[in-house]
Amino acid sequence: MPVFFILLWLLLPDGPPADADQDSLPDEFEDRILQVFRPKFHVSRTDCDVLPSEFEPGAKAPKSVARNGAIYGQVFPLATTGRSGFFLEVHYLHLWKQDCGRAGHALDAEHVSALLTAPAIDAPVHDWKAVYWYAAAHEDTLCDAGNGARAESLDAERKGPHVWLSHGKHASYLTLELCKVRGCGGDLCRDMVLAPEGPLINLGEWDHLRNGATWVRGGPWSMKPKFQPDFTPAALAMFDGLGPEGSGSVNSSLAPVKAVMMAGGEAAGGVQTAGQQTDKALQKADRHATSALDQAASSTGNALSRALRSTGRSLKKAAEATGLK
Ligand SMILES: [Ca+2]
Ligand SMILES: [Ca+2]
Repeated sequence: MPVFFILLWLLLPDGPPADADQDSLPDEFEDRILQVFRPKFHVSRTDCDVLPSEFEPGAKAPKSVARNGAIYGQVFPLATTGRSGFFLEVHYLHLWKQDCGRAGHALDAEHVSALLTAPAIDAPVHDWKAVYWYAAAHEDTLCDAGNGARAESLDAERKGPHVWLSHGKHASYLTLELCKVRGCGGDLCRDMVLAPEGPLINLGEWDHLRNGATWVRGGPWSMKPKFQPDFTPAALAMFDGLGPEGSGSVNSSLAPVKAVMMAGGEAAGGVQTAGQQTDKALQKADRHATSALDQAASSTGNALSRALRSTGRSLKKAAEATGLK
């Protein structure tokens, strides 16, 4: 536990501040951080699922009790190397009862995250500021359109950014324009309105959940990866490559292999024009393609150009493997 919190503990008559999720950050501190940096979400007025859901606390499986715009949060310390200062990673999850897009399905977990920094890990809330924001879109599929930006380019260093959630699919975008051009053309941001602020609920950490969030472990969705860091060393290297002005407020998704995917516009366009594939098929294709791309991305020198060529070959094989061509 950081020195400040230990000293605070010694001074407090009631013992140490509560840390229910056992990540060294006091509950109250985490909850205030979540409030300060909460994004402003825009949703489609005609979205079939209306708003993100609140789920029944203590349940073994996710059961929506209200579609009220609830946002679930997570805050944890992030260890980094070669950087001065201290860091937190903050997640905001918008969880839906229904994905109503192509190949729709029950339960839909999407999220936005931020990297925060301060001079000390026990710095007060007002000393923390956001460095980068990331918005997930079709994560872990060939249509991965994860987008990131420097916080200052979004005017979101001391507060949350505006985020647009695509109609029916709920992919997250840091600009409205991105929603129109990314995600294999399947995303629409139409009739967008600012969502009402529902409850903001801290999930805690995977092994020590808070607020009765046991339901995240049940159901058909895969929630555990959502609790893992987005700002890995590889991802941070990509974010660092953003221009100082945060030009376009966008970069490709987090993993280097996915960056290659997005850079391979010709290959991705080929998949798009194949046209009738489902998200499930794309996920299968992604698994086929990842191995070759991993190898390409781990190389040095002109790895990118070689990886792009590899991408085309891999996508062709993947498409054949999934019957897309
Ligand atoms: Ca904690
Ligand atoms: Ca936490």
